[in-house]
Amino acid sequence: MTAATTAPDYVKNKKLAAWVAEVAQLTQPERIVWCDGSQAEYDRLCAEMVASGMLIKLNEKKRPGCFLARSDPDDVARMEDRTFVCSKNKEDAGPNNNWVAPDEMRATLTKISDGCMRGRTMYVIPFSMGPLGSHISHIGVELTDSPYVVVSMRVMTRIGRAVLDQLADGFFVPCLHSVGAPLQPGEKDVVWPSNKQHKFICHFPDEKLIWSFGSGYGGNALLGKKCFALRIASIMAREQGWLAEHMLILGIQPPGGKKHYIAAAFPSACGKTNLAMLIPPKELVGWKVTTIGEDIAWIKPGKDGRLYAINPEAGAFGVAPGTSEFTNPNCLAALNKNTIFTNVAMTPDGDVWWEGLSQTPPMNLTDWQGKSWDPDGDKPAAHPNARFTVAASQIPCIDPQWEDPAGVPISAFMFGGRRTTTVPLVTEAKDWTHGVYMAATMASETTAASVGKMGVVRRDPFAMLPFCGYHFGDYFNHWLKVGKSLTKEPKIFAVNWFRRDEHGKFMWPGFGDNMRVLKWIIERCEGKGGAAETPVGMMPRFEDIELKGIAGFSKKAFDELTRVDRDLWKAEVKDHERLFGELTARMPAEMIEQRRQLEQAL
Ligand code: SAT
Ligand code: MN
Repeated sequence: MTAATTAPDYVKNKKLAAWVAEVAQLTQPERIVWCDGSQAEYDRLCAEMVASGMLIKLNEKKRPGCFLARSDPDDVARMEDRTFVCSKNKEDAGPNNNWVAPDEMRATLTKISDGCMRGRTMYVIPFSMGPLGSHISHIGVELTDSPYVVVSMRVMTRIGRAVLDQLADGFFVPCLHSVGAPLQPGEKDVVWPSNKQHKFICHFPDEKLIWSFGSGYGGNALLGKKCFALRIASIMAREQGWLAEHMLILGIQPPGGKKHYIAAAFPSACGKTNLAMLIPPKELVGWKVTTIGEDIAWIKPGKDGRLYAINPEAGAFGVAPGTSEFTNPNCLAALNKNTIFTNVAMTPDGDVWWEGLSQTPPMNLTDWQGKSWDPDGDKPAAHPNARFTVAASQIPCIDPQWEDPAGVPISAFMFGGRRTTTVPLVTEAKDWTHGVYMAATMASETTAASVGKMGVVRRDPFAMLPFCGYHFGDYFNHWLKVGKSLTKEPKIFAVNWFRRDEHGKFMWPGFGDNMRVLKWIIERCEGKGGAAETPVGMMPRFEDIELKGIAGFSKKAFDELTRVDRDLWKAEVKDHERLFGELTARMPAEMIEQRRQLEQAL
């Protein structure tokens, strides 16, 4: 039996009604549910998943309203090598994207999607990225055959009837998702359906269409996040004159002073969630930090010549391992209730655990695959990419302005990577163009968790390597153009929390102490902080940064941490040249000129 495909009469968007009918025709779901976004609907879907085994209800006393999901061991992360940008011209996707011609990809997806929702429910999820009605927000509609995706989307975005009302007959980004696991009549479902043979995460820039097949995990399936809010949105932003960025947004208020907002881009595994929820050290009396967002920022020029940012998301989908009372107490507090955990370990009394949560693991853990865990074995209890899905409103340090439809004004951009050597603690760009150069050439060392190989320096311009939906050369150009359109452009800074000494020890304490760097950045924005000029940009001197309270941190340590080693930097610039070579066809002349100037300064 297949579903009736007529949309409910409250659906005013003809294109949406037609698209849902067309997809149902192809995928043959047993029924179609138009999600209203209510708590009752969320509770009903969670109860159904508990019954099917897809969710485990956690201890109601210890973790009220919390659930655990265990994914298929082959479906545990976003898959960059299965991600495609299918622009008409290959050149437009750039060397930074996998490309297949749109007609060819469409044919492939159509073929494998024939009947792919048989025996399942197709959910229609209207969602808003950003506060409903904000001029910076945009609407998408995800069709999915995964109830886990529906409940996750309700946490991560704003969904339901109110979004349809807002949409009316307007533009939406169509997002089609299937786990690609049709059920034969009478066939028993598995706990985490997915498709072992085919996995595709595809973007069609010309139609602004997202089509994902075969995976039910994270960014492969929650299509509002990386697929829409970064890849498709970066394309829309270029067409429309704004920015869609892989950035957290922080509010910082000096004692008795005016609040500033900073947007900061870091690649994976650089502690972005920790920075977004930072608690200042006690020596910085009166400084307050609040969170607008921890992963993505949509930023638009305002009429006053400044940039204004919103967090397009409404929740956090963060990595659990490493989150603790020490690294991020704000985040940990957010996870006390109403959280969906995926691939963490479970205690005998129905609580959660992951590596780093406590020094000694509790006894008798069940690992992320549901097996009894051996504390002496070599396997982790939680998967290294285990996640929590939690509403932003539960973050204790959430900024009162986080849902302001006007956005918040950005005073500074910060770009950082994980670099053992070469890159100093903090550098201020001389101007916008120099800042764009810094961001374009940023890099990070791979960690064991991400690539399997430690310490390989990977260029990751703007922390957008896996997320920029078009040619990086065009993207740099767009940033230059936006800068020129502003009268009060934010200052740009590069940071590195991860430099090590000759014994391999981190030279900077990081975490809350990063506030000391943020303080200097705010002072620079206010035209107050002191700095010295170096070949790579402006840098604080020892006396310009508040270092009181960092045990044993000497002037010598500071000098080493901020030293510009000319030989290492010459090698660095050679690697910039290599990156530019790959992008050469569309590289802005200003960037090449910046590189020449840097080489000369060294
Ligand atoms: O899985 S997500 O894409 O949502 C998060 C990540 O991999 O960065
Ligand atoms: Mn991210």
